[in-house]
Amino acid sequence: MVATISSSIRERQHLLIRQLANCIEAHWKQYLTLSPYSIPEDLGYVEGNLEGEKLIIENRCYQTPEFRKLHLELARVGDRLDILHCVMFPRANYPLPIFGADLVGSASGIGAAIVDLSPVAGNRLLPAAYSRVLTNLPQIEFSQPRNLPEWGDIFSDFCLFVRPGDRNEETLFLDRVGEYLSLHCQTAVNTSAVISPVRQAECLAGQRYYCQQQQQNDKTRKVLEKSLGRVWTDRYMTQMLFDCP
Ligand code: BLA
Repeated sequence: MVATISSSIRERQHLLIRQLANCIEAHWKQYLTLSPYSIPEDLGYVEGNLEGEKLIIENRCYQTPEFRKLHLELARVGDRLDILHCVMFPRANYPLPIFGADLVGSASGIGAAIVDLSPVAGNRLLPAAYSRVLTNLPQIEFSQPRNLPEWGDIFSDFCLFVRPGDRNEETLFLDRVGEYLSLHCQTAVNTSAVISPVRQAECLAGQRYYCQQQQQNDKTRKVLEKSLGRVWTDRYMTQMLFDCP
């Protein structure tokens, strides 16, 4: 039994970030069997203010039979930036894609909202059960779609990356993430652990590539480096955000 999570930054964060954090945890609790995941000792709650602006990070992690790590992170930089980061890493013996989401908000609103189910298979395609459902979701037109950076070749054709233009678009984004999560959690619990050592190695290689590409996100790195310094940021990005066995 996992207690309801209360978070000290959460109550102060942008409404969409709070709603998405609640939505993610609600899906995890509804569909998955959560167990504790031990976070490296000094990485659960992090505070840094090297260059004057205070960065606070709160991490929540779980594991399940299907997922080696479910990670939800909320962060706040001064009064300036609110961040939600979430990744669901499957175990190597479950041929599942990687769910990932990132929200970055400031006083002027959410500037970046991204969600994807990213393939890890050698052919870089999602399992058919995913493509079928995702293809049939109604198309949503967002007023300000955004372009993926160069390292973003890890994302699927169903990756949604937008700047929500108003409250209505924020809600559309939130609901779409809920649809991705329902599909993903339900598929995961109905997937049997396989598999041949060869396929496991392929899944692991896909996860490793995903992490390697995400570690190239200079925008994330810059925010962290300013408050935590270079050495710390390196460790945080490789061991907490995008670690791979
Ligand atoms: C973008 N991520 C960003 C941006 C910032 C952060 C400041 C730029 C926002 C903008 O361009 O408007 C910062 N994100 C953070 C920080 C953390 C974080 C500090 O998670 C954690 C402490 N990033 C992810 C995941 C995905 C992701 C899981 O962590 C996708 C599934 C994507 N973030 C992502 C992408 C961009 C981004 C694609 C845009 C990068 C670009 O345009 O260059």
